[in-house]
Amino acid sequence: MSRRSKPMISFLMPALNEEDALPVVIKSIPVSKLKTVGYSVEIVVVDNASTDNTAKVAKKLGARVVKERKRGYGSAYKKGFKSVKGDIIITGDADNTYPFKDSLKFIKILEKEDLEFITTNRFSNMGKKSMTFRNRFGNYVFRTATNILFGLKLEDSWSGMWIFRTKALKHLNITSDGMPLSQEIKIEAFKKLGVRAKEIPINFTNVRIGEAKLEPWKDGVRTLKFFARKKLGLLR
Ligand SMILES: Nc1nc2c(ncn2[C@@H]2O[C@H](COP(=O)(O)OP(=O)(O)OP(=O)(O)O)[C@@H](O)[C@H]2O)c(=O)[nH]1
Ligand SMILES: [Mg+2]
Repeated sequence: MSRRSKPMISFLMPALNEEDALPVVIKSIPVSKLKTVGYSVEIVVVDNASTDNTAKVAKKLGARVVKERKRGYGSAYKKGFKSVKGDIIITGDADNTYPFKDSLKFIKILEKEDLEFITTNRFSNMGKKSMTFRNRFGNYVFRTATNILFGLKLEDSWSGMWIFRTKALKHLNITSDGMPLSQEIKIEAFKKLGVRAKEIPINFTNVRIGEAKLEPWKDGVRTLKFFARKKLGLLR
């Protein structure tokens, strides 16, 4: 493949009051390394409710900032999916927990194994302080529920880092406006893309910069409601 014909990579992050983390996160994206081997790169930050300087900081660091009026993690991603220009999307939280620095390795797996969608398993190498005990327990419960209800074999159903081809989105029915979108995209990908979807291990050893936006009880209940509606086929 000639250098010029390599795909464009869109890094996509939802950000709610992440002005402190964004400088570290954006600098961890290996833009030069990817460009050197022929990829073009864009960084897209979706901001829909920040009261701090998230948008200003992101723009200053070279990201394109997309605004969404409807609140929520899912709304931010849905807007982001429509806004990216790249052929491959790499997602992750804007809180410096996900290893964007390993992106070239992930892209190579996608390309070599001819995959459409990769989700990542944070539990394969997790730092002691990278996830609270409560969240580890919650993840275990929701992972088990996702696997039983939707016939999957995931190790990590709530991971926010996915590497996938933009064109795969047209096969996926993504409806959630909130945190359950993270489960939904995996349920859809494994159901619709079959063997071209895969879960791979990542290093999840950093500690979050800034405050958590996940509201464990509220988001847990929302996800249970989401499971019921998805299972009953009410989300179209
Ligand atoms: N644009 C936007 N981003 C959001 C919203 N809610 C959360 N986010 C972002 O989505 C990502 C995930 O939120 P986190 O608080 O890190 O959730 P989490 O990783 O499940 O929880 P922790 O492990 O406790 O950090 C972060 O980048 C947030 O800034 C929202 O309503 N709008
Ligand atoms: Mg996070």
